[in-house]
Amino acid sequence: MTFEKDFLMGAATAAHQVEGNNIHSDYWAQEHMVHTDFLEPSGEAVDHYHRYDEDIRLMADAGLNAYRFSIEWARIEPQEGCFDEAQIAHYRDVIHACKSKGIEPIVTLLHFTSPKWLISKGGWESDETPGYFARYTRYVMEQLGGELRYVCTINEANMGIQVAAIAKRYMQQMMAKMQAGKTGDDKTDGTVQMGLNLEKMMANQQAAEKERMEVFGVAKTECFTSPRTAHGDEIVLEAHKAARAVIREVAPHVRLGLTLSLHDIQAQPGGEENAEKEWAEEFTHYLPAIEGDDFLGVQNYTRTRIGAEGSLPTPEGAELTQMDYEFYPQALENVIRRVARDFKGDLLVTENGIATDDDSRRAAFIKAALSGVKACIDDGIPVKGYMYWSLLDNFEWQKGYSMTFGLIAVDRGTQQRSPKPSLTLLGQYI
Ligand code: GCO
Repeated sequence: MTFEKDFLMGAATAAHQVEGNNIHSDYWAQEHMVHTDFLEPSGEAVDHYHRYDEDIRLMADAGLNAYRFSIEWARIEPQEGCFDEAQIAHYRDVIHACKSKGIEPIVTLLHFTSPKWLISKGGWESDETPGYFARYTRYVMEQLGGELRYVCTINEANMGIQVAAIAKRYMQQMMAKMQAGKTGDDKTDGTVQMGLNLEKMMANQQAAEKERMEVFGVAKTECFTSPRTAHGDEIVLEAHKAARAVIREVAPHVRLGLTLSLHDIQAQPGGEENAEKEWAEEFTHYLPAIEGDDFLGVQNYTRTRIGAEGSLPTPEGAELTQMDYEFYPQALENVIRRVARDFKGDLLVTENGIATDDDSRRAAFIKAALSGVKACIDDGIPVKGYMYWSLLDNFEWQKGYSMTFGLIAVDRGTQQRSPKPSLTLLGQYI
């Protein structure tokens, strides 16, 4: 199985997860709070900020022809209205390192992290944010737009809504557990497998709010991946549309889109209505905002089974990844086919991958996922590229460095790179 020469076959990263020392970002501040949700701080990450040329060389040597990476807003605009030319020069060097090695750069303008000052001004629930994002986009595209052909405005625009849904489910389970404790009824749904110390949780909540006030000047930090309200979801889409208008004006040759986190949602008997609702919330309601785009970035990792009561646990005995996702590479083809029914532009798989310490399972995952992509293309669906997540083992947000997604392993003590056999495998498809 091989893909056409112009098919974009590559890997993806995000600035905060690989570069190191993203000190002006909201995530960096949160990682260093007493009341942090992070297992460990990102620190030096895998020093991609300084080692990008070597990492891009490893991709090119393996035969890959595309690299999706993000430009870090907190580096470009560390203080509101102050733009750092040295950082633009850095990302220009990264773009040149790609193009000099025959690698197409695919740039993401926002990949979860924001400048700390934006959060102090209300972050992703503030009506001012689309204007700030458009101004940042204008600065970057005026400087670098001439060197780029593909731009993702916002990574996983639907993540905040997904986090809000999970948070709501969790709170409902905790309240049920608490209620059961009060009434002595032990028939709770049992899905909150934990002893709850609500008094301590409430005390922590107040202390955490106090610390957020000290660090950010606000008690509630509306980061991009905080639980998003319906109004906040509109703000994210306004930011995308404002950035799109700027890119159309400043760099009209660029092909642009946003990316969405999409699950292969499978209704089990009795779950049909819930499954439709979940798909509408995760995908369909974004369609009007992306109608004017050139492509949609599809990001998929596994399937979700939905029953009459909502999401179901992974099937008994299923193979699981480090993230506790079901090993289910065929999800990607299912999602592509479902998206293509309603979105008529090009599709780019901007993330698909597996967290595992067994690279032979990564190879099996990639083979199965790509055979699904090829079947879609053979049926006329315009899939233009596949970016494996991730090029490097990296900082998996609140889980820290415990998850290994990379095609390349990194010894963070020495920052030495060790390409895995799966990197060579991916390059063989082009
Ligand atoms: C996401 C982000 C990546 C993650 C990846 C693995 O989709 O959440 O784009 O930053 O690291 O998905 O969870």
